[in-house]
Amino acid sequence: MTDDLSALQHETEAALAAATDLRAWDAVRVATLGRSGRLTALLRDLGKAPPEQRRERGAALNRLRDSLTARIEARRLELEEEELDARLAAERLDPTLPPRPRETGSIHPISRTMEEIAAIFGAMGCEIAEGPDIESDWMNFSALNIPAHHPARADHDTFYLPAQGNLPPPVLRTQTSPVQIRTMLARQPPIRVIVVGRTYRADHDATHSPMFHQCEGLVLDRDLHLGHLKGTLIDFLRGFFGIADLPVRFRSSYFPFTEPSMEVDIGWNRRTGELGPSGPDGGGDWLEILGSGMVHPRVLANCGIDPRDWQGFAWGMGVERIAMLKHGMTDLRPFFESDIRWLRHYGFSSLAPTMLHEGA
Ligand code: 2NL
Repeated sequence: MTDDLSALQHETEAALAAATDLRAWDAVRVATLGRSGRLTALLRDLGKAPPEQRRERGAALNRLRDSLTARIEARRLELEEEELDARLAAERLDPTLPPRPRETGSIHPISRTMEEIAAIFGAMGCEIAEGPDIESDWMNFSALNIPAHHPARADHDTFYLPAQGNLPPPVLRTQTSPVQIRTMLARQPPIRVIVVGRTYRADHDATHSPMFHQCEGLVLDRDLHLGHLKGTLIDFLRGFFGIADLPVRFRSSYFPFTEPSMEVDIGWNRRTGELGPSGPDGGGDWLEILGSGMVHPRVLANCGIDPRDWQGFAWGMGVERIAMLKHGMTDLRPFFESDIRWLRHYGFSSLAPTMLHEGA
């Protein structure tokens, strides 16, 4: 090999060894085999060599090109392997580290309670009905046999909206009953519906929020009586609270939309706050939990249902109230404050859906 070829070989090998990353390696490759590379130039100048040397020099140049090409390629593989090793070392996982706690959401106790109510009455054959939050005065009051100047309208501390024309002002519904009214207006019995939803009253303290939730139910058929009402509500309360022998008491009361009307109490221990029958530690006290009654014939007639053909029962209860009782909560306000610590404590896992096999 001539001196210039052997110089090129040694210098290229030295430059390849000195190239410690693929960028430097590529510079060596271009400087040797590239269009203006040193070896390319020598091959191009082959024609200028004296004819008697051309054959031998050509063969030497070809051998040098083959060997340099192979060395350059080998160095590339080496450098790629080094870079991969370095990356793997930098990205190494330590499987012995403890898992980082994962931020997961939870089901709000109000949503959970509404799901439980729907599951129990759903299993009894009720449909779920929905309606608007803004209602006409007639839907919210008049249809329910609450006359124009009845104190119930003031009792409710209603939120009124601006009146339109000569119509009475619309209201934010003060109970979910207008949804049952809409159901009755839309079709004839038999009807079995429950409504769970937002309701509004201008009231704000530890046990009242201007927006709260109610559940009401309506069951209409040909021969329904108080026995059906009592059986339905006793089963619901025992299932919801998960207490098979929960005492339930029906106490006569008054609502304009039912006749007769009954308030429903459950057994508890006033001292410990525990629900259930009386035991060695006391109990035997009563706690009011919901209102109910046989639907007033005037309400049926207001909705185009003939009270001589159809009758039935209805009930209403506060969702926050029964949720608080079930979970031992003392203050209503945290339901609406979105305090993440309270939600973590009282929230429900979305992976534990409402089941009925042991009550809700
Ligand atoms: C309570 C009492 C009650 C009803 C709601 C109702 C609805 C229609 C017809 C007849 Cl459309 N009744 N609802 C009946 C009795 C009681 O609620 O204390 N709620 C929190």
